[in-house]
Amino acid sequence: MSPSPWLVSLAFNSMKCVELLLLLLASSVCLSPTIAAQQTCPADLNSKCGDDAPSGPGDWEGEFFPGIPKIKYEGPTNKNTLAYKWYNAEEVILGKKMKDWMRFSVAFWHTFRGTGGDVFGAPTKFWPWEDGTNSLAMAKRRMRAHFEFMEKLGVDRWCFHDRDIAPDGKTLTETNENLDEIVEVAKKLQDETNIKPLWGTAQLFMHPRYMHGAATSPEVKVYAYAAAQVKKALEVTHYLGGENYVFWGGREGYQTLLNTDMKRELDHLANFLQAAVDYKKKIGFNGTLLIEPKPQEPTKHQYDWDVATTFSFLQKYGLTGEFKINVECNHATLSGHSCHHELETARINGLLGNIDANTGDPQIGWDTDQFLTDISEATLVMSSVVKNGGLAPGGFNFDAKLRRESTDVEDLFLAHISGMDTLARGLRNVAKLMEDGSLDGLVRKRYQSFDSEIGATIEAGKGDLETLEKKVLEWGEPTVSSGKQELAEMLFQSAL
Ligand code: XUL
Ligand code: CO
Repeated sequence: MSPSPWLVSLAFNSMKCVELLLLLLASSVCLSPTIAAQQTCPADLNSKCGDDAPSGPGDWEGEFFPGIPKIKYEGPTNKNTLAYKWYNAEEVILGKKMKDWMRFSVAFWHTFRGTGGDVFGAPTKFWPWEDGTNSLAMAKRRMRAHFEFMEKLGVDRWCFHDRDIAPDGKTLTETNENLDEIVEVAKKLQDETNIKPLWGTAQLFMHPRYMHGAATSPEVKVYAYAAAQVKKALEVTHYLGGENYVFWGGREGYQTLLNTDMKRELDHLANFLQAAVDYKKKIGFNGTLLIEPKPQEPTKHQYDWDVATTFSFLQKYGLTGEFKINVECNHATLSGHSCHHELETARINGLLGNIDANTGDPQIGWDTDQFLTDISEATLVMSSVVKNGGLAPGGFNFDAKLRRESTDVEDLFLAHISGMDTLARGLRNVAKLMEDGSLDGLVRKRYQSFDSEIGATIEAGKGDLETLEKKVLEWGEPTVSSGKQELAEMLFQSAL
């Protein structure tokens, strides 16, 4: 019996709805003999994989990444591509170690379940450790590869969806048992390496049952199924020592308002989130609950459109104290904002909890989930993080994937090194800007007229219209100063 496509796929790539469908197709292709034949096992390790038999105990005793050294800081002038040039974990910048500012995390789904499949094409990545199955044995081996990867990279956090790490079963009970089995493997590896989840989450968008939404599905049994899934994912995240838990509502939205009762769906979503808050407290999970906004994709309209929309939703339903926001840069640009805008909106409202560090492509209109390598962008991102006093207990999750055409194992390392170095460089630039002080001075100067008696009255909320009218009559026409935008840009640039 051939497994259903959704049982075998599970490789979530943050794609468009249509891409996800193709991914499902591509994943079944992955099981076909032709593609399976392309799987490789490293000859030097003499390990069993591929057709033989998926791993048993003792399988893959050797290294998954032979030839890749532990990645170290070697400074900006070093030409070694498998080294950090800007990220020096222990170095203190602006009063904190770099590793404490950054709190980097590897996204399991992109790095270990990304296949390279896209709307028009089959998977391109055939990692040596993959045997073409979606078995439990494969899930265990993959988890071991993941931990070796993080150790070599020197990253001590990871993020996962429940369904990325363990295969679905035929029933919820069987699925939960599968998950438990893999979680035990992860726990053991965590204990050996001191690596922990930055956050966990439930995958509530891949399975066909969620086609109309999960918490916002019109089917009460689907709502209940999603609730059961979140219950388990919260337990597992708590058990693994996760510091946060994320809600990304990929299908919580609509394709057309003609068949949608938007008020009812939003009420359901709020009740769902409240139930998660209650359960979190019941099991003693102290991690932060995070909502990750995105305007659309896969739905035409996603309810958590952007930070401001999410904030007003939380306020309306009395949930503000219970949630923070996970800002994803590529989602920010999809909603027509800059990442910096979304970060600042979250920060000034006390909601900045985590960052999904990635970027889109200016010429492509969708969620390409690329590693962030733009130094100017990284400097803006880090300026919000520094103003926020850091992100802990949140951090930076690399919700980013290799390009379809990047197919070497080494590329997985290069991509993360580059993403980490870019943000580290951003932090160093913020330190330069702060030390110089000119840009902050320019901003302060723009508002200095409010540092007056009448300004203080207005800022205290006591500037009534009659008083202000009297002032205008006394002052006459105001003189307005230059905005100094080009100077601001010049000062910013000089730090890059
Ligand atoms: C989708 C996305 C997700 C969330 C977790 O665009 O970003 O990977 O981060 O579900
Ligand atoms: Co994300």
